[in-house]
Amino acid sequence: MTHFKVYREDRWPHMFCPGCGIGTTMSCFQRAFVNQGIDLDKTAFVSGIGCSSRVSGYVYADSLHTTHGRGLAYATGLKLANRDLDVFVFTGDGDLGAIGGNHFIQACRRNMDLFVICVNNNNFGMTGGQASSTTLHGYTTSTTPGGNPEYPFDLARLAAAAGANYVARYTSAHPKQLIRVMEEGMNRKGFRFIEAWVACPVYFGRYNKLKTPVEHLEWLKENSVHIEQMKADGRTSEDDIDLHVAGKITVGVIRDAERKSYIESIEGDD
Ligand SMILES: Cc1ncc(C[n+]2csc(CCOP(=O)(O)OP(=O)(O)O)c2C)c(N)n1
Ligand SMILES: [Mg+2]
Repeated sequence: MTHFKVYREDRWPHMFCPGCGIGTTMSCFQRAFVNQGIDLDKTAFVSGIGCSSRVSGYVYADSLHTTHGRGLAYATGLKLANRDLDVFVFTGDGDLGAIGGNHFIQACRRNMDLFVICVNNNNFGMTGGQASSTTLHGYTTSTTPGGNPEYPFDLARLAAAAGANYVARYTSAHPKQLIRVMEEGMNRKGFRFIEAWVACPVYFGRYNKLKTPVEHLEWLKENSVHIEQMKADGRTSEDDIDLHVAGKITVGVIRDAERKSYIESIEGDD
């Protein structure tokens, strides 16, 4: 295993709250990245705005901390300008699924050669816990004190339906599995999408009786169901994987396809 630092400890202390699952996601990413021996000098990191989008500022690599929701647009330009770069995007459910929603589906449709990690804490953490487009129906946030009347996007299913080559979802209560799918995604081409549901005890948790990190992690674990387990139980329809149909966080590899990536398409076969 190659040993090198992925994160800039000179930037510590970081700005995450106690018990925040962004740290777990960063740690999983570091392991996957180091295990795969990827060269930081041939890598760039991009993100929008949000707690999760701060990760790009903590890496020992060239990085762009861009405008809210626009990380994928910047990342697309960067990749097209320098195809030798591995471009990684750290984003949040608000950044990617709300203000950046259109960039998200278009980048998946193009099967753009990007590796995207969405830290889904079910709310706008940075701005004080407002409801996002992934906040679960009926759950409480600072802007839905009577319970969220809306239904959430299933971001992983959305990515798969829009055409992303590799899509997987786990939670910060599944670190080993997160590392595995991150490594698998690093070995695929096109749009790779890892959705990590994470504990956010300070904002999402506080409003939903999940005030401690342990309570929040237990909630994530108890409310997850593995796709392979569902298949073994005879729930084999594509729709069964949907968060709404399952009534659970469906975890596992949701799509693993070999559609030509954008770069492969423009470079042709010669
Ligand atoms: C154009 C614009 N609109 C609104 C904001 C305020 N804002 C900053 S972060 C954020 C939400 C971030 O949520 P998410 O992407 O889920 O990240 P988290 O903090 O939860 O990790 C918002 C609305 C902004 N910075 N720019
Ligand atoms: Mg969020």
